[in-house]
Amino acid sequence: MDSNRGIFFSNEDREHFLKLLERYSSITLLSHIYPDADAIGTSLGVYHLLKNMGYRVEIANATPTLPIHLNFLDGFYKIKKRIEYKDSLIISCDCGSLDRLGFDLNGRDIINIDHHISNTEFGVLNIIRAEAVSSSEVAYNFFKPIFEIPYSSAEAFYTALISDTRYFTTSNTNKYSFEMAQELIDIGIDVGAISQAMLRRSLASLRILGRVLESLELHLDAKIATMQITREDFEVTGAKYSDIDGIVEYAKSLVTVDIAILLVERLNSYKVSLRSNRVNLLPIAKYFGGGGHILSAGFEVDSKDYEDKEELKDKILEFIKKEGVITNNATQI
Ligand SMILES: [Mn+2]
Repeated sequence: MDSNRGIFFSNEDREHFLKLLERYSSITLLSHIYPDADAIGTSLGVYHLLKNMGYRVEIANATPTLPIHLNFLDGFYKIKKRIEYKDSLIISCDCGSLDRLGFDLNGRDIINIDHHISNTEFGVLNIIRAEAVSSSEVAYNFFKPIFEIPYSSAEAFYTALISDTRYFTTSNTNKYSFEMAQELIDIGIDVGAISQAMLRRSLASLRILGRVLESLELHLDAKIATMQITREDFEVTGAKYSDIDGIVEYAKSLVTVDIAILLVERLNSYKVSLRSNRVNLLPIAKYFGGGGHILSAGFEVDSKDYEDKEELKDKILEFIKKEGVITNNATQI
C-alpha cells in the first residue's frame, strides 16, 4: 500500500458536510449489519463528537446481537436496534453498500463514511478513502480540523484502528496508522487497557474456533485453505455471528497459503470471507456478487442456488484456477 500519502480532504468536502448538518435538527449514526469493531468504533466515535458539539444524535445498528467484547466503549449500550428519529440526517460508517445497513432509508439524506474500495457511493456526500486502513482513519482525519475530538471518540476511533489493522499487523499498516494512534494517545486514551479489553473473547468463540480449525482443507498445492462453519457448529457451541470475527485469519496464517476462504452456512445463504497477504481478491468477490478490499473481501450467495456448500467451494476453486488468480509470482516472498 502507498505509505507516502496521508488521508486528505478538500475544504469543499467539509463545507458540504457542514451545510447538510445545518439543514437537520437530528442525526442518526449507522453501520453495517454484523458489525466489526471498525463499524461500531467509527460510528460511536462520530456519535460522541457530534454529541459533544451539542447536536441531537442517536446511534443504531440492525443486527440483533452486537459483539459483546466492545461493551467497554462509552455508548455501547446506547446503540439501538431501530431508527427512532423520523427526519434525521443519516451518517453511515464502514458500510460498502446501502443494503448492508439493514434499514429502509428511502428518501433519506445519507453521508457515507467508508474505506471499502468497492463502496457503491450511495450517499449524497461520499467520504470514502480506500487507502485508509480503517473507517475510523477516514472519520478522524475528516473531523479533526472542524470538531474537537473528545476522549470517548478517541477511544472508539483507536479501537476501530487496531481492529482493522489487527493490532498494526496488516500489510496496509503505515506510518499514518501510527501517527493517528499517537494523536489519540495525546488525547489521553489508555492503549494497553483498550487492547486488553479487545483481546477478551466469549467461551462460545473458543468452542467454535476448535470446530472451524477441524474443518481446514488445503487445495492447489496448499496455496488455498478453506474452512467452514455449519449451522450445527453455531447451534452446538452457542456461538453468535459476532463470535467468528477474525477466525479466517487462522487459515491465512499458514506459510504456504495465498488465499484463505471461510464459508459460513446461514439460514438461507452462504457467507464467504476471503483473505490474502498478496493476492487481489476483489475479482473473486465481485464474480460472486460481493466486494470489500483488495486483501480482505467477501460475498454472500443464496443457498438455493447451490446443491450444498461443497458445490459452492468447488465453484470458487474453479474460478480461482480458471482466472489464474494464483500465479507463481504471487507465491514468491
Ligand atoms: Mn473497516
